[in-house]
Amino acid sequence: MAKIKNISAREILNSKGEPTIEATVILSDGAIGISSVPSGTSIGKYEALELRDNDEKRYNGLGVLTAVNNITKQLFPAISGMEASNISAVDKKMIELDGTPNKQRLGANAILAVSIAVAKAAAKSAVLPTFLYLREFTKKEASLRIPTPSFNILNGGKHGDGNIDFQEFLVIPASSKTYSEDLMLGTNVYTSLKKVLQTNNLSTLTGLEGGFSPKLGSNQDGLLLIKQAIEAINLRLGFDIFIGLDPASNDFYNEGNYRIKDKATGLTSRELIDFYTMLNSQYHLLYLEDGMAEDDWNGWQELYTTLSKVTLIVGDDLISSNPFRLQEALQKSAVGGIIVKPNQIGTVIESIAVAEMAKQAGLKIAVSHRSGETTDDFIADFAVAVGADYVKFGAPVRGERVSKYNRLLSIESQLASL
Ligand code: 2PG
Ligand code: MG
Repeated sequence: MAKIKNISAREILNSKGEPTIEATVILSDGAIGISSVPSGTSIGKYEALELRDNDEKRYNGLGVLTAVNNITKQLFPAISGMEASNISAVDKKMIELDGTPNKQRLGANAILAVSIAVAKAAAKSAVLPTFLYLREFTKKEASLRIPTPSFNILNGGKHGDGNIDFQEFLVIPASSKTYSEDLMLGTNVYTSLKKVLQTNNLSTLTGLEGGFSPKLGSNQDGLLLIKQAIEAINLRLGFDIFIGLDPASNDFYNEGNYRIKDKATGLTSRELIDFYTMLNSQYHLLYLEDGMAEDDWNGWQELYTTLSKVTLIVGDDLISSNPFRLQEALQKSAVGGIIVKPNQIGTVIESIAVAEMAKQAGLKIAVSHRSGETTDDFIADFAVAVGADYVKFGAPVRGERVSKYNRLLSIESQLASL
């Protein structure tokens, strides 16, 4: 039995060059857990609050010294001496201490950094890999396996430097293969896309998640280039590999209108759904995340009714890993899948709970990174622990993205020897 003995925290940088938190938890038996937390760019309005200093003299106001201070001065005293293996009690204590529905007092970034570090330390203390340790906190209904990776190979919206509206163009290998094979397949398509872009004299500079970010005439052009990249290496679109999209449509929605480059005038929800339907018929859209804006419930219901038989309709900003939002989405039959991002809700135990709730309701689960990441690979373990169907860790490049893909390689070999 190991108790929480010390917690330290510091301000470090994430992959966007913006401050984030690193926390270190030390247990009475010497086990150590170190975590660092990610940060979104297209942040949904129902997410837990990421506490920033707003001191314009430091990092344009984005410093996290207040949150760091909250860890050492408030969270540590509250959970010091608690049994680390009881991660539910530790997380609950931090939630109560914060006392707000969206963790705005102490900051979801502060709370999550401690929550993850405690979970990692407890796993170490139990001499278990984190994925096996966390699995004990689930109903263990899904078999232990590596989720199917979805690779974000073209970055638009707020993630890109180009001019396309859709935020993420994903390629998703058919799930019949092993994870290592899927990783190679995704990487091959990424490399092939680079060549296709070069051939077309388009930029191969990348966006926040490592996907290419060229200037294109339309979103449809992006899909066409990916199709060419797939075919150029003799893969069959819709058979060996599929395309998915995260348009992050909040970012091109305004007062009932969706504005995209492909159309001269703004689209109603129905017109955008018709556009997605057309894209599906041409490009086999296996997966569509945040196809509609976070408050456009009627649009979501219509989208689900129209496309859910062929395309997985996934809620990210819509649900924000929040059980109340998930409940509403279920009541309204708005989604077939959910994105789970621990930093949208703020603790490990609540992230497990929302994934379990989704699974009970028959939804598919996609565990996702954020556009501002660190090299912390915790979410790879988390995804395996909750039996996620998919993971979304960006393009197979850049240290903060490949740390997760590589961690899954390690888990894959550990599973083979279980
Ligand atoms: C998303 C995420 C991650 P961000 O919308 O799914 O890809 O983006 O972290 O910027 O919210
Ligand atoms: Mg998203």
